[in-house]
Amino acid sequence: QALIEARESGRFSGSIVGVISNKASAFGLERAQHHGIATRVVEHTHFASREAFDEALQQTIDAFEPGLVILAGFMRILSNEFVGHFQGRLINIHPSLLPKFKGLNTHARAIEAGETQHGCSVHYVTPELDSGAVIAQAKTDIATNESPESLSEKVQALEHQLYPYCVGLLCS
Ligand code: NHR
Repeated sequence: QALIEARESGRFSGSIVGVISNKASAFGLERAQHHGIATRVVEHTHFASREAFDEALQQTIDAFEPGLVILAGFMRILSNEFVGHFQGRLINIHPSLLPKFKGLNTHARAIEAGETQHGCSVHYVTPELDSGAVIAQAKTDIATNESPESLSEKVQALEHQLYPYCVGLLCS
């Protein structure tokens, strides 16, 4: 929604040509349809292997001929073939100050580790998980009584600013 609104208010110059999910129930599809953006569903449960799913996903994306492929809450590890095909135009936003806290449950892990700051990173996607070059980061302080839930809310607010900003950089 933040990306759609950034596009509609002219904060980046590209157009959002399609929104694709591996879950038919994803609310992002409804958000897209509400703004006249084409949507597709490629359900991973319909494929016998990770590779077969990735192949179908790749073809669905290619049909839109995008200059940039933006992961947003996408939770399936992508194969080397998929990543190689989109290399240099495939990005993700990860909820930590990479290289700290790759993987899942980042907010709880940052608090547990006694960090005083936390945030999010936009990075190129490479075969190795959450390890591609970082494009930009945004950070916030961790309060003394911070919960994973409150920290998650603060970081999401940052994500909604950082991702449109990075897409703007890449579009220009
Ligand atoms: N794929 C590659 N090759 N490289 C990256 O950097 C990727 C990626 C796919 C997704 C997003 C990432 C995140 O922002 C992302 C980066 C899911 C998992 C995961 O363990 C890890 C990292 C990310 C997303 N997925 C499990 C799987 O087996 C499923 C977990 C679940 O469904 O809850 O695919 O954090």
